Amino acid sequence: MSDPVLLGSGKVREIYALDDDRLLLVASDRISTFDVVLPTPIPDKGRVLTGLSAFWFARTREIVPNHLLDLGDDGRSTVCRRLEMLPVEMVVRGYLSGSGWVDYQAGGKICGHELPAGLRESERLPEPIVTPATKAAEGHDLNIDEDEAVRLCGRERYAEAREAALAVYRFAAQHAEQRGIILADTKFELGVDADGCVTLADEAVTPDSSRFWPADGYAPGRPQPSFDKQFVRDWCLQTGWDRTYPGPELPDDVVAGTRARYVEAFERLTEIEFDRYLADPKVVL
Ligand code: PZK
Repeated sequence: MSDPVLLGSGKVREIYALDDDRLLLVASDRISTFDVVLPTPIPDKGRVLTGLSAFWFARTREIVPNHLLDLGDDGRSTVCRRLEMLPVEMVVRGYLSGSGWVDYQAGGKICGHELPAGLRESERLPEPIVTPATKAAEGHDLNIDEDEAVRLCGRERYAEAREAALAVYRFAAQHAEQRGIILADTKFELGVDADGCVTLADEAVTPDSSRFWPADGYAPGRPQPSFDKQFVRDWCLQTGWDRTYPGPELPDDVVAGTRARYVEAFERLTEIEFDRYLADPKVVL
């Protein structure tokens, strides 16, 4: 067996080819805020994200097939089935936030979805909507309408991917809400396996691919604090940082407070002690 070959590198994780059929995804402890990766890692952040992803993959595999094959003993790596990836990301939004709120304010629509008039920032939508996006040049996401997504994926493929994304969002949002966390929105990446089956890939319903809001204190009409990142964002801004590279180094108490928030999200959502995950990651499966 030859060494894994680095295929790609995101802001906070790496992807390697193991062989023709399998990939290795490795999540680092790096954290980004305002699109800038900070110089100070958050210990175990990669394990929290990997564990949460594996938890959702294990619990939704009967709803939608997914790429997860194995979870490493290090708690931060997963072996995945290699797929033909769809050229669009599927964002599911249950609440009005981020670029959705910006687009709604500009014209009452998000990615072609007509929404009721008079909605407030962070308000729950009448129904979750799928807002596809493509990766633009500088890694930034470009919202597109569903007609454009159909052109890029094919009608049947897009319809299948859309239903898969909605089904996993509904499952996870209901699960999270019962545990005091609002899943405002989440981004899915899907691919097609060798048998032509639409399959969930990448990470699933993690703090890096989603907006998690504490249900406690939720009130529409303003932005909501992020369950995981608000503490580190607030600290960075109060230093006078202008949101450009490089970001500030984090002091120990901010590192510890941020780690505690990631671990709390993991424990509330999985109902598994994080120390048990560290001792034996497969407990989430
Ligand atoms: C794949 N990415 C994005 C993820 C990165 C980049 N199962 C799969 N099959 C084929 N390709 C991919 C996947 C998955 N997942 C995903 N790029 C390719 C990505 C993680 C780190 F640097």
